[in-house]
Amino acid sequence: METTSKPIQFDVSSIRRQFPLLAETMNGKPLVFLDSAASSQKPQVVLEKIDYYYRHLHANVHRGVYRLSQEATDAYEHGRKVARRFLNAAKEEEIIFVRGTTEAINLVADTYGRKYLNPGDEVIVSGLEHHSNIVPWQLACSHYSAKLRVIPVLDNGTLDLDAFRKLLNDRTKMVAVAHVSNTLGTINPIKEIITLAHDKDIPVMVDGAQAAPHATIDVQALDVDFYAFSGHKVYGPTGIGILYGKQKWLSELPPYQGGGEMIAQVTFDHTTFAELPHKFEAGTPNIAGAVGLGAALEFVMETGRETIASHEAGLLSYATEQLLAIPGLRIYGTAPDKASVISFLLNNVHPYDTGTILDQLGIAVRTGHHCTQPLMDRFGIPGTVRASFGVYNTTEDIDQLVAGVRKAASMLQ
Ligand code: C6P
Repeated sequence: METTSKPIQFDVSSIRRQFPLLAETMNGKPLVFLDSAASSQKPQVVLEKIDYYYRHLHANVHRGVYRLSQEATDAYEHGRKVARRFLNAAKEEEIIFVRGTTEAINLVADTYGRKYLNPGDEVIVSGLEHHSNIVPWQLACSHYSAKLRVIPVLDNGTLDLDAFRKLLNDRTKMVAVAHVSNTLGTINPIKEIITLAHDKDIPVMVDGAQAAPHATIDVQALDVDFYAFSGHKVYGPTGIGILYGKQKWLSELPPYQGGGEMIAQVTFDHTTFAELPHKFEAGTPNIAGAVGLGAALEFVMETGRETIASHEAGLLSYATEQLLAIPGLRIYGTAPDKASVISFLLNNVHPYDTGTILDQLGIAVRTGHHCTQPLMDRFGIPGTVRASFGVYNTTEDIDQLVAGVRKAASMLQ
């Protein structure tokens, strides 16, 4: 008998109903939330899981023999299992809970620097990085007298890969790049970047903060050495994120912070460290955060990452077309491969002024340099207005944005 499988229909209104905050108003207007790249809203299932955890399961983890502590440990470790599946990591030992992308990059820059960076060495980042993937490497380089090298950004917001090839040399000790630019939306060809670096035995750290909410990530297929993302951008809570590291690296690197949880044996003369992943999780962790993150990643996987990506691609092309029809509007970031982020400016109008008018209309966008000041310098602008879309956004949201920008243009230009 022939079976036909019906394609899963994406019902954005039923998705929206799962996000209570989207029903709020802002400045007396229905909220149009277009700032998911800064932080996304949370579905009911995440809120409920965190609530249930605190009401019924809370105790400290990995410590008590009593049942409640074991249940809390199971709930926490379930988050790790889900994160492993989300990234298709080979082992749970390779999944470290951190506060977010920023802490993950600091962890690697600090510990990798201590172990491997020497005077004259080089670390390569790109010109479109978030400050979180610049400053930790700058700190490490300055501490060990190493040099930070930068992959240039082309006019359309893509990376100059020819220049990257030339930057790679015997002194290069690490390549650290974003998977997706938070300001331009550019999806970087990270598989190609990883292959080029690996050809010279150089490890690669990928900042996945803006990719995790939109893309299917397979750390084994990418063969990436380190991959980081934040829970709060992928419909999970704040204060929790994931650092993936290949076991070989995580075993070799020294611990990041000392304290409880991360030790095997302590004497005043000498301390031995816990096995992975606990070696990198000093102190009482964000247990509720891990529970909420697990629920968020399950929500994303159940909704379907390809489904989310194709819904958002539709929003991106609709918004691009509608915005470009506004006289005097320029879009920054026109890479052929883009995530659902649009940065723009109106002729001579400061982005804060546009953002303020949009705010009065109930439309939440981000304005400013988006923690990418070197990228703003590259384009010779103080900042942009950035609209970013998530699973719950609709073409009606974009219509509101476009009407708001038209109003701003007529008032300010
Ligand atoms: N970008 C934005 O509005 P944390 O703060 O640790 O969760 O994430 C830092 C970070 C790192 N890399 C990239 C590419 C990012 O986009 C961010 C956070 C937000 O664009 C807040 S500045």
